[in-house]
Amino acid sequence: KENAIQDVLDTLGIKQMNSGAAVGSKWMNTTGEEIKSYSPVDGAYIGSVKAASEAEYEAAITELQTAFKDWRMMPAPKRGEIVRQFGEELRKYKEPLGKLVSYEMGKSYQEGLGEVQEMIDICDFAVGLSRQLHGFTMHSERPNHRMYEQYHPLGIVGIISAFNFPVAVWAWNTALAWICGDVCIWKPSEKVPMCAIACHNIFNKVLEANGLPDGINALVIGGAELGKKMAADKRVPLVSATGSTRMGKSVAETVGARLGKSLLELGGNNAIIVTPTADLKMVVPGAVFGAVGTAGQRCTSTRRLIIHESIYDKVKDALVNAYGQLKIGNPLDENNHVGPLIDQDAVRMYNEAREKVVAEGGKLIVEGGVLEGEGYESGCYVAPAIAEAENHFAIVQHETFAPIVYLMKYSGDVSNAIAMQNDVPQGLSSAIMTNNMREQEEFLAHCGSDCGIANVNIGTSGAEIGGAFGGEKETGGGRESGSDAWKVYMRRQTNTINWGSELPLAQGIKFDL
Ligand code: UN1
Repeated sequence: KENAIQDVLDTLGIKQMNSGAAVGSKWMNTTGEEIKSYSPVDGAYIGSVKAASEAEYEAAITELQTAFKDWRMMPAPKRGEIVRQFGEELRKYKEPLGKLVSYEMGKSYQEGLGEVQEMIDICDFAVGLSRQLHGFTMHSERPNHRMYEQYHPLGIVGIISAFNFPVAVWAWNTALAWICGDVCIWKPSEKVPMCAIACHNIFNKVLEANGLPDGINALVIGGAELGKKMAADKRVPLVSATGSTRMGKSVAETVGARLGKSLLELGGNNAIIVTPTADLKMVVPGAVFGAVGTAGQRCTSTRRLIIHESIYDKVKDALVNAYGQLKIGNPLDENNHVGPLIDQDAVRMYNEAREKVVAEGGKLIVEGGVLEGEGYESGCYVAPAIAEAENHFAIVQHETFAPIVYLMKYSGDVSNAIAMQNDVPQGLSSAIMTNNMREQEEFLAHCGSDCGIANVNIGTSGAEIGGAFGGEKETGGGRESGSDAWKVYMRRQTNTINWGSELPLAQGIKFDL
């Protein structure tokens, strides 16, 4: 571990051996298994966490229940002020936190900083929102009556997050949940525990400075069983989960069985449609960043390119040429475009996908492969690959979290391309590259893309926090982040007030005594 990294760890309050459970600034004496964190960047051991066990989870929930009673009574704009201060702390820690994200997860330093920027942006958004938790008012059918709707805090929000966005996805959820008056418990991916500890420590500074109860925010680090516990727990009215479709189905079933609420943001199988009028100088960077950014480990990564046959060869050649220029290596070195995959398991899945696409009749036109030698000692670096494939191949229908993009041809009308793009189980992000207004509008119309995100002349990844983020079908249907996503963090109540001196019944019913 280099000195620069040790400085980052010290600044963010990360020790060699860490507790895996905290309620605010109270770190518990955890008794679970030891989780060791290794950097995919250089293979170095970062430190360990003693996982949270059932007892610590229970202690956290009890304290959250108590804190909720105070927190929900604080006026929402005052809660917004707490989130504003959190945004200020994040500004101060942007560089070390961005560096830690890059070092522990493997994405480029620029993308690590970008993730912290998303946290700052959602805090700003939530601050404004804290004065805009609007409900409708409506006219009653009864004389001298008033009707309106209001939103109240829900209670404890459980957050399960994935390794690929180790800090931003938590902030999308907490910043909204807090201004809504909820308290939060976070189970991060056990692949990136240090990022979670760092975030928890930064928020603690705000809690302490304002003398707020610890139980507004808890962290429990551990494996899948902790997530299952949370999903089954009636004291957690909302579980927000980001990750694989397999995990999401399990959360949805368990939360559904107790009629709780879940907010799911699961896998994608995102395509860019490239039409004959597309501007190649936008297609290439859009597609390449989408496919190889974060080493293909975003939910929104570009997995498929659906290219009109008339320009297929041209686009293919331009992409192969661009892939030839990619620099793969240490993500903290800003000259590199692509860093490592998260771990050896991910490398195995990358290799399997490359084998499967060939076995199904596809062709690797940029072969890829695992990189060896100096700078690649962690064994997690792979070269991005391009395969020609068909949409119905099992491997193409499946989300592989790696930098592999599948090229396919369409002929005739754009509706053929849209049909291919929709013909997968997932429905997160989609894009069209076109300068033809009719094609653009068809893609965005009700007969168009069936995804939660549909972009024109932009790639599939890199959404801003201001829009609602999420998708349909196996992506899970949830919406996080901007727009009116806050509503899922609150319970809704319709209120009717009779300010007259008679008691007329609705629907004109007569009930004379
Ligand atoms: C994810 O991969 O879980 O649109 C989130 C994007 C990012 C968020 C991705 N803003 O690519």
